[in-house]
Formats: sequence, structure tokens, C-alpha cells
Amino acid sequence: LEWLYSFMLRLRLPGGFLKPEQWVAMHHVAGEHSTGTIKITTRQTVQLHGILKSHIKPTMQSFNLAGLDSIATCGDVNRNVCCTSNPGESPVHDEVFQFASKISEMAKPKTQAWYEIWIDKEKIGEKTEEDPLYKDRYLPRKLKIGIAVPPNNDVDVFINDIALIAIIENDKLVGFNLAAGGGLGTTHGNPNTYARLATVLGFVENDEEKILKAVYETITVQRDFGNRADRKLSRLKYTVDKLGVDKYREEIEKRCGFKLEPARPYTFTERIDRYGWTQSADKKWHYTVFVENGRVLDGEGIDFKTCLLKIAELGKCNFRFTANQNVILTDISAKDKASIEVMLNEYGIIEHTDKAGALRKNAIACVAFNTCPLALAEGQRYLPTLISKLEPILEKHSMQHDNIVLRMTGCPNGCGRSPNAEIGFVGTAYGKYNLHIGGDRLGERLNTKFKDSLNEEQILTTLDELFGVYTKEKKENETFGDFSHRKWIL
Ligand code: SRM
Ligand code: SF4
Repeated sequence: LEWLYSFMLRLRLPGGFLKPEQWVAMHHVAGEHSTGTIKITTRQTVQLHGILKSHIKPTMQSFNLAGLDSIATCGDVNRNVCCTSNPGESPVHDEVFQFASKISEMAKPKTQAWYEIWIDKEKIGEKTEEDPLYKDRYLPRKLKIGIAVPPNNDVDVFINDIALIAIIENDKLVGFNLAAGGGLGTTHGNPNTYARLATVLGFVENDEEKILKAVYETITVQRDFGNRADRKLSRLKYTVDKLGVDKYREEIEKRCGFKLEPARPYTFTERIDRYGWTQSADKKWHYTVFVENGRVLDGEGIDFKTCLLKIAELGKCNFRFTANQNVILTDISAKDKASIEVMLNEYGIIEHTDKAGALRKNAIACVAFNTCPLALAEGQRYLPTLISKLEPILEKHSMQHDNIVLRMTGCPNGCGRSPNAEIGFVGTAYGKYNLHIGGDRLGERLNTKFKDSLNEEQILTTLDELFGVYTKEKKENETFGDFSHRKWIL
């Protein structure tokens, strides 16, 4: 007999893309081998929890048959590459999105171990597998890459170790601004740790070889200069600050053999998922489903899982996960739109998506209890209740339609990206959260701790007071985040 271990598995899905037949496969794998819940993560992929040891191999094998894998979804390597989700965002969306797959492939570890262990591929034995990127040492720590298509910063691009911002001129992708040094994790009681947003280093023209090279060498600088002595201080953000931004840039340029051009102008005006129907320039339709905290399951009022399975079985749309833990049914032709809408209506998804309030629709919570071993407080199991208690308070201040970005994490690792929310909760102990305010709406400014370890009652009273001051004193069109920054942080 041994302990009844169970495991969590994450898929590698660059840009969060799944074909309908892959959704069907994933649905069945979740049912046969895990708790059954399909959990959409804040990095546009899915996690399955509760996979018993004897089920791991069949799970991997079923995913492999569906053309899916879990390679590099944990460990000191490049993780899932994020990209603005909605094809309706820009006529060049697909061109940008292809870079997510190319970067993911480029930075994928070259070892065949995953196939040997899980798919029974022939063992390579004593031979050494060459990996020019990771060599024999991997990276000092996990590394994350995100790509955004302005004006929507739905992927929260600046929280990534490496960020690419698409520069679009006259509806053409002319290149990317390259930024480095984002990361949100901190450790309670360790003042050397901090959250940081990526710094823009420069511009690379739309030449695939050059763009991939610039990203590659940004990784190798971290590989060679990153801190390998203290894992708490080993993310790329600390390397940028240790070397200095100019030195980091110079090192990239030296390795690339070309200079980064001066960064090009861009503007983010939003950081949202566009719920409901949108249409792209190619006349295709896309429907963004609101999935509270990314938990796709049946029951709890709506049979999301059955509905999405039935839609996938029609084979008329692709699926794209968003970094806000939602799913978009994409690339639907005009003739297929009605049949999908019928299903969305039949299962109450349209009503659910339309009815949810603004605060709820813009909120994120991390997994936390009961599966996360690092949780100090609740995340996704509690935030919906807290929002229900905040909604009447917002209404009292006529703020119920305000798209405030509120996020909660069960510990300071920041998986729900609370450090760059307008209102951020960071778990300190069961039922207690630090309250952070003053982040901006677009994800371009971090928030600051305002109060320590509040319980629910204190949270509600404090926010009631802050909302009262905000509605009285705000300037026209000033967001809660900007007001809080000006009033209480500066
Ligand atoms: Fe995370 C560790 C869940 C996005 C920063 N994260 C964990 C672990 C694996 C706990 C562990 O190490 O044992 C959590 C598994 C919980 C569970 O039961 O499933 C976990 N992280 C998640 C997810 C599922 C949250 C969610 O509810 O969606 C997200 C999965 C992303 C993915 O698909 O790959 C997730 N994690 C993030 C993000 C947000 C992002 O990347 O956009 C961050 C902040 C950004 C960053 O990396 O700085 C984040 N996770 C961390 C950290 C802190 C890293 C640091 O630099 O200090 C840890 C702990 C660690 O690495 O030691 C962590
Ligand atoms: Fe777990 Fe902390 Fe990440 Fe939440 S923020 S999932 S509690 S590691």
C-alpha cells in the first residue's frame, strides 16, 4: 500500500487555442481521469486536478492522441505562451497569434523524456540530448512570455518575464516592442522580493527570424546571468534589476548581432474580455462565455460542461481560452452562428453571461484551497461570495456598472494577478487578506498595500468607505484605481 497521491496536470496551449475535437477529447479525459472539472487558468490553458497516480499515464496518452501535451507547463523553463485571445481584436490577430506557437515551439525543451515516460517511446539510453537553449542547466526559474495586441491588454502583458507588444500601423503588423522583467510573486516577510512590471527595451521589425532571435537571446541572458543561489530572487525581473536595463539590452543585442530599434508608440485603452458576440474583419463570429473563475463543470446552476461538449461536437467553432479564465467560441461562420446560439440559450449561458455584474465579470481569483499546497487563504471558492456582498455596496454608491478590476490570491505568489489590480486581495491566513489599491485599469501600474490582514467584515467596511470618498471626490472619468493612487498612495 502507498499514499493515495493525486496530481494536477496542465496543458501546453500557446495562445489558449483548442480545436473542437480536442475539446471533446479533453472533456472525456477530465471525466475519466480527474475530478471532472475543467479549470481554465490565468495563462490561457486548462488544469485537471485529482488525477490518481495510476491514471497519469492514460491521461497523458489520451492527450497525446488528441495532439496535446503537458510539456514545459511546470519547471524552470518557458511556460505557456499567452497571446491576446479574441480574433476580433485586430485584422492581424492571426499573424500575431502564430508567434505564440512559434515561440512556444522554439523554447520547448528538446528532451524526448515526456514521450519516453508517458507515451512508451523508445528510450534513448545513455545518449545525451542536445538542447542549445537549456543546455545541461535549464533556467534559474520559471519564465513566462506574453503577447498583446493593443489597444486591449487582456493578457496582462507586462506581468510576463518577456512581453511582446504588437505594433500595428495601417492594419499591418510592423513588428513588436520587446519588454522584459515582469513578475508578480512575492514572499510575506521577505523584503527582497517584489512584484515588477516589464520594462520596454526596444522594437524589433516584423521579421520572423529577428523576432524569435530577440526573444531567444532575452531568455539566454536570464539563463546565464540569473540568480541560481536563491530561488526567491531568481526570476528574470531580478536579473534585469541586477544588471540594469541598459546592460540587459546590450547583452541581448550582442548575442543577437543586431540592435533593438527605439520602442514604437502604442496605447492600451482596455484590459477586458469582450463578452457575448463579436465579429472580426474576416466576417467570422466569436462568442465570449463568462466562466466564473474558469471552472467549467455541470451543476451550480448551469451545465457549462455539457453545453460546451455539445457545441464542440458540432465541429463549428474553435475554442480559445482567455487570460481572465474565460473561453471564447471562435471562428464561427455566419451560417453556423444561429445553431451555436440556440445551444448557448438552451443551457442558459447567454443569460448567465449577460446577467453577471461588471465587478464579477472583471474579477479573477486563483485556485487556492483546496488543491493548492501554498494557499494561506481561499481564492476561487470564496471570491464569488465576497462579490455578492460587495454588489449592494457598489449599488449604494451607484458604481455597479463600473468595470473595476478586482482580484484575489490565496497567497502572495500572485497567480490571480492581484498585484496589478485596482483592488487586490492577498491571502495572509485563513479568512484574512491584505488589501491593495491604486493599480490602474489597464495593467500598467502595480497597486500598493493599503491595509493588513482584513477579515470579511473589515473588507466590506473599508471598501464602503473608500467607495464613498471616491464617488464624492473623483475627477470626471477617473477610475477607482487612479483615484486611489492619487488620494491614498502618492
Ligand atoms: Fe501560479 C505556483 C496555480 C498563474 C505565480 N501556481 C503555483 C502552483 C503550481 C502551486 C505550487 O507551486 O504548488 C499553483 C497550483 C494550484 C492548483 O491547485 O492548481 C498555481 N498559477 C496557478 C493558476 C492555475 C492560477 C489560476 O487559478 O488560474 C495559474 C496557472 C497558469 C498556467 O496555466 O500556467 C497560475 N502563477 C500564475 C501567475 C499569473 C500569470 O502568469 O499570468 C503568476 C504571477 C506571475 C508570475 O509568474 O510572476 C503565478 N505560481 C506563481 C508563483 C510565484 C512565482 C514567483 O516568482 O515567486 C508560484 C510559486 C513558485 O513558483 O514557487 C506559483
Ligand atoms: Fe496557490 Fe498562492 Fe497561486 Fe493562489 S496565488 S494558486 S494560493 S500559489
